[in-house]
This record gives sequence, C-alpha cells and structure tokens, in this order.
Amino acid sequence: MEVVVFKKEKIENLIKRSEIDISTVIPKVSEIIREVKECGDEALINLTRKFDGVEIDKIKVTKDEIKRSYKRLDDSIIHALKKASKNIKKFHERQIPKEWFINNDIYAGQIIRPIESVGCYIPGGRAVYPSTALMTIIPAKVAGVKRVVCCTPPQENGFVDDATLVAADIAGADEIYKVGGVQAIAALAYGTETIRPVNKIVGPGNIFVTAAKKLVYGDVDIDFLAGPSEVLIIADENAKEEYITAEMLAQAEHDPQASSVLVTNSTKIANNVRSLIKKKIKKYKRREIIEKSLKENGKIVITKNIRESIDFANKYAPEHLVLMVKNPEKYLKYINNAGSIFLGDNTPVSAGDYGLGSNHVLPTGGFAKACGGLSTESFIKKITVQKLSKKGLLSLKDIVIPLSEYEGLDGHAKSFKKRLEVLKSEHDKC
Ligand code: HSO
Ligand code: ZN
Repeated sequence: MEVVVFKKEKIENLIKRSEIDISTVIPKVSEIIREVKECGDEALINLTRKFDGVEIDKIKVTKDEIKRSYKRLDDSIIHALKKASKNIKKFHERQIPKEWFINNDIYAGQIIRPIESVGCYIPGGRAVYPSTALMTIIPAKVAGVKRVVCCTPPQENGFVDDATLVAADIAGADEIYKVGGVQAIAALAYGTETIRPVNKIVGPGNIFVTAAKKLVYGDVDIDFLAGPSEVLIIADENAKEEYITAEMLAQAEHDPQASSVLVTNSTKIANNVRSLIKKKIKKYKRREIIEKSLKENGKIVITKNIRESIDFANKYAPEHLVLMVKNPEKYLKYINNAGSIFLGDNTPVSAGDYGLGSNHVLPTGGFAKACGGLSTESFIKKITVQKLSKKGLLSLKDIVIPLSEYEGLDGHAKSFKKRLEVLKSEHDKC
C-alpha cells in the first residue's frame, strides 16, 4: 500500500480510484436490452440460463416461496432484519420533504407526491445483500410509492436468497421477481408480459447493471451510477490505530476495486496502521480480495494538519468519510463532499451498512461532489403550485412583458397582456 506525503501538485493522482470503463461493456449491454425489449419473458428466462446458469420457469416469486424462506432462515437473521428496518424507517421518515406555500398576492408553493412505481435492484448470485433490500425498499415505501418492485437474481437452486427475500418482504415490496443483471434493468424499464415497467430504478450492481442503468436513463429515471465501495478516514494523533485498521480492511473486503484511504497528520499513526494491516489481514476470510484492493487502491496520505486532511477529503469526495479525530463534530462545517459521514471512535461504517438507520446506497467515484445518497426524497416529486391575485398579476408586468418580448415570444407577452386588458376594463367599468 502506497504511503505518500500530501502535495498539492499531486492531488489529481491521489484522488484517482480504480478505473472502471463502462464504455467497454455498452455494446453488449445494449444487445441484451434489445433482446428483452423484443422477446420479453422468454428473453428473461433465456438470459438467466445463460448468465446465472439457472433454469427458472416462473419469474415472479410466489407467497409460498417467501414463506419457505422465513422457515429456513435463522431467527437471529429475521430479528436483525426487523430491528434494522425499524431504524431505517424512523430515519427515512424524517427525510419527508414539507409542502409549503407563500401566502401572498403571489401565492406559490409546492406539494409533494410519491413516484407511482419504482424498481429496486438488489445484487445477488454469489454475494447476497439483504441489507440493500431494506435500504432501497423502505425509503420508497416511506415516500408513499404504491408499487415497489424488487428484482434480484436467483441462486443456483432456482430460489432467491432467503434473507434477501425476507428482507424484501419485511421492507414492504409489492412484487418480487427472480431476475438479475442487465435483463432485470431492461425489464423494469421497458416491461415484459410479467413485469410491468416502472418510473424509476434504484440500487447498486456490477459494471453491467450500472451500464444498463445508464442506457435506460431518460426512458426512466435512475438514482445514480454506483461503483466500487470507498472509505476515507481522517485520523489525528489521538485516533485508535486498531479501529482505523479494521475500517480499512472492512471496506477493502467488498471488492478488489474498493478503495480504503487513510489521511492523517500523524506519521506515527500512518506507520503503525501500515504494519497493523499486514498483521491483521492474515485472519480475514476474504484476505485475497483485501490484499488486491489495498495493493491497487489502498493509500495512506500524510498531511500537515487536520484542515489539510479535510481539504483532501473534499477533493476526494468519498462515499464514506470517517472522522477519527478529537471533537469530530467541530469539523463538520468544513466538509462539503462526502456520501455519508461517520463521527468518532464508536461509529464503524458497518453500523451504517446494516441498520443504524441512514442509507448505504451512496455516491462513489467522486460523485459525492454532485449528489447525496439514496433517501426518501429520491422517491418524491416536488410539484410547484401558483395562483396570482389581481395585484399579484399586476406586480409581474415589468418582468413578463419585457422578458418575453426580448426572447421573441410575443405569444407569451400577449397571454399576459390579455389578463391586464380584462383587469383594466373591469376597473374602468366601476
Ligand atoms: N458498503 C456497501 C454497503 C454494504 N456493506 C452492504 C455491507 N453490505 C456500500 O455502501
Ligand atoms: Zn459495506
């Protein structure tokens, strides 16, 4: 793992992550989307055989299959899913935006309405993510989405992973389909005989799923294009080396492309964490993945002080930002770019991943400069409403007429002036 001293001139190099070039898979992904558009369910069944190696006859998950999964699942997992879903619900209820009106001659405001139908994509197959089912479906339901559709690939035995199915059920999914990959995104966007299309698709996936989301965007809305996981830890001289190490190893185990970055103003912490990682890594089940991830994308950056560490973090715009410094709250005001911020020693990212309440579907690859993570608002439309009193109409005369004429849109000016004429004649009458 690289240890570098921070230099402004090197910033562009230092904020680079592993490069995943979606464009290389676009032709193949477009071909699969076309196949689903043309052949519907038949394509879903054929593509599931081809890519997942699984034979399915029915795409829709039945009530009996859900019951079967509850029975097979350990009580502790059901308990964990239920408890997590309560926290996630509570958190996301606070995110419901307000309706408001400015009650004047210019009466204007916004009403909020949920998107009618949403597709939640939950990765599956070899790695399963029941927690992602909670993180995508619950906010949609809290927002009031009537039809929440969940798509996730079947496992080798032809069933969906038990915990994913139970999580989707606890979260309140209205329909669950055992289809994954590009074919699932295409089905959600364009519909098949069994799956009706939705208005928006959310949730993470591999490079093919991400490319598919990019291609269907415009025909439907999407959340954002999520790439490999990242953590950036800012540590001062008081930070606990064991915690920093554990945090870096935890993020690296996601993916060889995942990035774990430590930024610290303490050379002692930098050196100790580097040797601790070497020691601790031996005990991890996913050691190979971690080693690759840290070798290719792990980094320790040494800075002059905490403010310089924060400047670096703002440029990097990490998915997860961990502040292991004294009085971390004090620094919140300086942070502009991060998907989610974890403060202090007792807040591991894994707590956020599984159910302290906040969402774990977050922007990666520097996208946190432009958007936040998945939230209740991701499923809500703000519709503006306006009503002018006579006085309000008059007050806009010197805005609308000159500007519409400047733009060469005399129809706009006429429509406005018509109201003024009527007002004037009413006024003249009395
Ligand atoms: N760290 C992942 C979420 C996750 N972790 C799911 C464990 N399971 C992306 O934020
Ligand atoms: Zn994670």
